[in-house]
Amino acid sequence: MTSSPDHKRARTTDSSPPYLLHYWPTIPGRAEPIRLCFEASSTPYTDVTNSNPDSGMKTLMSLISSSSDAPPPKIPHFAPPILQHGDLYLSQLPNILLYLGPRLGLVPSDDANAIYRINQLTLTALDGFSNEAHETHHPIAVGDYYENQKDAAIKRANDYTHNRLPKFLGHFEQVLKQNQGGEYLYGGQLTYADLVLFQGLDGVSFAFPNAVKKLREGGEYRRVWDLYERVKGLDNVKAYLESERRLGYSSGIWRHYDELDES
Ligand SMILES: N[C@@H](CCC(=O)N[C@@H](CS)C(=O)NCC(=O)O)C(=O)O
Repeated sequence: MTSSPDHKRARTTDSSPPYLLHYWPTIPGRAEPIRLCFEASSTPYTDVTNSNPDSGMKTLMSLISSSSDAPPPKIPHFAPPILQHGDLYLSQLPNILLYLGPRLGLVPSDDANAIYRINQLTLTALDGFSNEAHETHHPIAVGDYYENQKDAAIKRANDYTHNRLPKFLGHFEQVLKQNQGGEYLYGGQLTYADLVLFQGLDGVSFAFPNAVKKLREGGEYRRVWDLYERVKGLDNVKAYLESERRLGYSSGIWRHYDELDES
């Protein structure tokens, strides 16, 4: 899947090499913050496995294999997402965001420490709304089926929705409160940390609709949900969310199981 509007495609002909995103096809997963960065900044990119499933999957498998015929630079990657930009291949989502943020205008350019603070916010949002959300349905073994760890998953999800989720929401509420009216998490402008937080909140809203509804309606995290709606309403983000490029949730990080949600 290539980002479709023609004005976006036209920019792939400039001097910067194209951005190629390699990830498991059909799910948002850990590729989604990267897609959101491209979409929010109107940067052309190719979502390789979704554009060309057969050849895309072959490339992805070669990138994560340790075989000697792996493409340059011959360093195998542990897991996707993987960003390819010219000769550079990068894995680890926060590392990819560190690379893209300044290039896509998603980090303030007049503040030398901004990148570290935005990375801090990003890592916290990924801990709370992505990694820990994944551990609710896979609390024992990442490589085993959910059904084989369901009892532990129910306990873990109960702790997540009652303790961890409110704690992370409270943290971001405090970040926004200390911004004294700033509309975004850092520096008064949209950064990639806002996009990561948006995606995490959207994912947990899908996974735990009842728990999230209660937390939202409680009114304690108003600034966080205002930010969520603000990001969702940005022209480029809105257009992307309504496009066929936005993939539906299914069996990735953010899964819905009735028994893991509050009743
Ligand atoms: N810390 C890594 C985690 C990467 C990761 O867990 N990728 C998943 C897909 S979202 C995967 O394919 N994992 C395979 C495995 O862990 O064996 C990142 O943030 O990129």
